[in-house]
Amino acid sequence: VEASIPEGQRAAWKKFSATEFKTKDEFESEVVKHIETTLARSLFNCDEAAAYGGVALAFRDRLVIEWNRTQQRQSSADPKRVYYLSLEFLMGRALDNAMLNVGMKDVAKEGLGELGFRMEDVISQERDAALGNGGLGRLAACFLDSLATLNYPAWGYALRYKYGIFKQEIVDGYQVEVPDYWLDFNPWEFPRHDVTVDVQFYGHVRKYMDESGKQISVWEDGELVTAVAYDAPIPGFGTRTTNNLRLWSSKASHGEFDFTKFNSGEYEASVAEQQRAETISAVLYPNDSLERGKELRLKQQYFWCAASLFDIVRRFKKSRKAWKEFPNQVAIQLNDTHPTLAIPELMRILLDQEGLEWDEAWSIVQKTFGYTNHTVLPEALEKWSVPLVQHLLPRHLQIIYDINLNFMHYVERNFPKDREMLGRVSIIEESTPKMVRMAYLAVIGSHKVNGVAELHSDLIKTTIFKDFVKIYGPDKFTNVTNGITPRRWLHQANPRLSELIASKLGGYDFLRDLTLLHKIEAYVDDKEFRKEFQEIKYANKVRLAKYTKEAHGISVNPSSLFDIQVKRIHEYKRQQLNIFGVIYRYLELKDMSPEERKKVQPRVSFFGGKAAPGYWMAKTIIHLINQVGAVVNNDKDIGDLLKVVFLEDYNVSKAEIICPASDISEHISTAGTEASGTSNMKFVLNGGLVIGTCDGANIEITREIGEDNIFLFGNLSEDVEDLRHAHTYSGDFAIDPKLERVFAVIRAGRFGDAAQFSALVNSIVEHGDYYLVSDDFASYIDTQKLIDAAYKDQEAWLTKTITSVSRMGFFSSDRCIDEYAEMIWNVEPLAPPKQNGA
Ligand code: OAK
Repeated sequence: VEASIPEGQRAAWKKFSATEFKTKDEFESEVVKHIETTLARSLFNCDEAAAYGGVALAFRDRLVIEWNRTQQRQSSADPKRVYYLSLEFLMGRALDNAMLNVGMKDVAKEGLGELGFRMEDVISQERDAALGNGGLGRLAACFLDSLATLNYPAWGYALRYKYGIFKQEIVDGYQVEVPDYWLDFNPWEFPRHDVTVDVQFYGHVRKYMDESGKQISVWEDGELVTAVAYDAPIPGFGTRTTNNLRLWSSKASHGEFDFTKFNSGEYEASVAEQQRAETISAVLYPNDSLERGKELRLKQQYFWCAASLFDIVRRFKKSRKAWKEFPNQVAIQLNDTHPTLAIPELMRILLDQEGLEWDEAWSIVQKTFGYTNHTVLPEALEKWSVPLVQHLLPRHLQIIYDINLNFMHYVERNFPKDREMLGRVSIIEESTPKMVRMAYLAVIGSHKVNGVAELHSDLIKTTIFKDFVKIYGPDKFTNVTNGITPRRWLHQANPRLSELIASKLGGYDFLRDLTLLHKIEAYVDDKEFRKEFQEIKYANKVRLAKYTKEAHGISVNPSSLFDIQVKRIHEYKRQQLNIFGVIYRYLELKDMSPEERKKVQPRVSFFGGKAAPGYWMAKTIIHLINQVGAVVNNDKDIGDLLKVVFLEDYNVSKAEIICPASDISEHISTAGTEASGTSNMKFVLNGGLVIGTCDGANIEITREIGEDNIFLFGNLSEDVEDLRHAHTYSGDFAIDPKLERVFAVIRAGRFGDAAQFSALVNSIVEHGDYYLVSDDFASYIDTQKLIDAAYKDQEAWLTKTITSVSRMGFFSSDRCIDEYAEMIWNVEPLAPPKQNGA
C-alpha cells in the first residue's frame, strides 16, 4: 500500500523534516536528549553504557536520514539491484564505522569530553554483531561496506539470530561455550512489523489439469511461520548512500498465541507453537566449513530464502515490468550453497504462482543467480537427504527433480559416450538415503560460478566442478579474489597509520582508492616516515600487550617479535603445526646455555580462535596451546624469550586490536585447502609480515608485494595428493625427526596428561597425517629461523613492511565489488546527487 502524504500537507512536512546535527553543541544536545528521553536516564544515572546509547542514537538519527533518502532515490530510479544472500554477516561494532562515514567523529569526541566521557571507552561499550563464524561472514560484511561506498543499489539478506556465534571462555585450558544474547540493546536495528512474509513448511502437493490442459501444482496443508523484517542501515564511506541489511525473524503465524487453544484452557500448548516458530531464527549454527545435515538448519535456509525472494519479487512487481525483465532488474548472489534453495523457490514462484512456462522460468532463474564457492573441503559441501527435503519442502523436491531431469537430458545429448558422467554430475546422489547435492544445484542454476582466490578458482575447475567445466565450458567459471574494507581494517583499526599515510598522500582518498597506497613507497627511505611508521607499530604492540595483561594476566614485552595466528581452529589451518613449532622452540631454548640464550630473538606466540562445539580435535588443539602456555610462561629459564598466549573469544572487535600489532602472522594451511584467507590481507596492510604456505590469497599477496617480503614454506598443492597417498600406501612413511622429538615430550607428560593429546598425535603418526604436518615441519622450523634472523635487522625489516603496505592496494573489497558488478551482476552505481559540502 502506498502511503504518501498528499500534496497539500507536504509543505508542513518539509518544514519539520528531521535535520542533522552539525556542531559540537548540537551533537551534545542530541546526546543528552536521547539519554534523558529515549533511554530515560539522568545526569545522576549515566554510565558509559548509557553514554554509548546516547551517542549511538545521535549518529543513528543522521544515518537514518540518509538511509531514507537512499531508499527513496532507489525506489524512484528503480535501477538493477544486487541482493547478497548470506546466512552470515559478521559485522562487529557499528558506532565507530557510523562516525567515520557520517564524518563527525572529531566533533563527537570533543563533545563527549565536555559531557565527561572518553570516546574509546564509549565505543568499546558496544557488543559485536557476531552473526557469523569466520571468513565467509566477515567477507559478506566487508562487501556490504564496499557496495554502499561505491553507491551500488544493494541489499543484504540474512536471519536475525537471537544468539550469534557463542562467546568463548577458557576454563582450565578448555574451551567453554557461552550463549551470545546480543539484542538487549541494539540501536542499529529497525523492526518492520508491517513487512512480513508467511513461509510454508511440510504439507503435500496436489496436481490437477486446468481447463486449458495445463498441469497445475498446489502445495497445501502445510504449516505457516511468519518472517518479520528487521532492517539495519549500511552507510558508505565518503558518500551519502546508505544501503539496507534486512534480517528476518521468525514468529508464529497466528500471533502471540493460539487463542482457540488458550480459551479452551490449553495454555502451554498455546505458546508451544510460538516457541517452535521462534526456534527457526534463534541461533547461528557454530560450524565453520562443516555441514551436519540438521533439519532445523534446512528450515532456517528455506525460511530465509522464501522470505527474501518474496520481498525481492514484491519489489520487482511494483515496477510492473514484464517477467523477462526480471534478470535486468535483479542480481542475486549466493554466498556459498547455504541459499541454494532460492533457485527452486524462484522456480516455484514463477511456475506455480505466476503461471510461467518451464523454459521461460528457467531462463530467468539462470540469468538471475550467481554462486560463490568458498571451500573445496568435502566435509563442507552441503548435501540434504531426499526424504528430509521431501518431508519439509515437497514441492521444491519435485522442482529439483525436474531441474535434474532436464539437466540429465542435456548431458546425455552432449556426452553420449561418457556413460559415467550422468551419475557423477546428477544433483541427486544415488546413496542410501539419496542426497541432494546443493553445490551442483547452485552451479546448474547460476550463470556464473566464482572462487575467491586464483588458486582456489583453478582448483574448483579441476576438482569438485571438473565435469561442469566440460558441460558448460570454462567461461561459466571465474575468479574474484577476496578483499577487505580499508575503512575498518586500516582507518578504524589503525588510526595513526591511516593518518601517517594521509599526511603523505595529502588526504584520505586512499580509503576510497586503495591503489593510491603505492605512493608511499616513495617514502621507504624517508627517515622521519620510517621512524613514525616504526613507532606506530610499537604503540600497537603496546596496546595488545596491555590488553593481554588485563584480559589474561600475562605480561609480554612489546619489544619481542609478535607472532600471531588468529582464525577459526581447524586441522586444515594447522594451529597444531604452529604449537608443535613452539614446543620445538622451547626445547631448543632449554638445551641452550645462558650465554647462547642471550643471542636469541625473544618472541610471543599469540593464538586465538573458536572451535566448533562438536569438533573434538580442534578443542584438543586449544587445550594443548593453553597447556604449553602454562609450562612455558612459568619457566624461569625462559623468561621473556618465549611466551605463549591464547587470546580468549577472538572476534571482530578484538581483531581490530590484534591485526595492527603483529610482526609476523601465520597463514599456514595445507596447500590447496584455504580458499583465500582474508586476515592475511589485514595483517600485511597493517605493517606485519606473513609466514605462509603457497595457498589461497597468500599466492597473490606474494605476487603483489614481492617474494622478498613474505616467508613462504612447505609443499605445494599439486604434490599434496601424492604425499597423502604415500603416507598410506608406501609403507615407509617416517615422521620428521624434529617433530618426533616434540611428540616424545608430549608423550612424556610434559604438558599434562599425555592421554589427552594422543588422538592429536596419532592423527599424524598413525592415521596418515592428512594435513601434512610432518611433511612441512622441517621447512616450517627453518623458515621461523629465517624470520628470527631477519627480525634482528630492524632496518631491513622495516623496509619490507613499508614496501608491503604500499603494495596492498589490490586487496580492497572495493576492487572485488567492482569485479562482481562488471563480470557477474551487470549493475551500475546510483550516485547520490551532489550536495553543497558533500
Ligand atoms: C564457511 C562455511 C561453509 C563453507 C565455507 C565457509 C568459509 O568460511 N569459507 C572461508 O571463506 C573465506 C571468504 O571467502 C575464505 O577467505 C576462507 O579461505 C574460507 O575458508
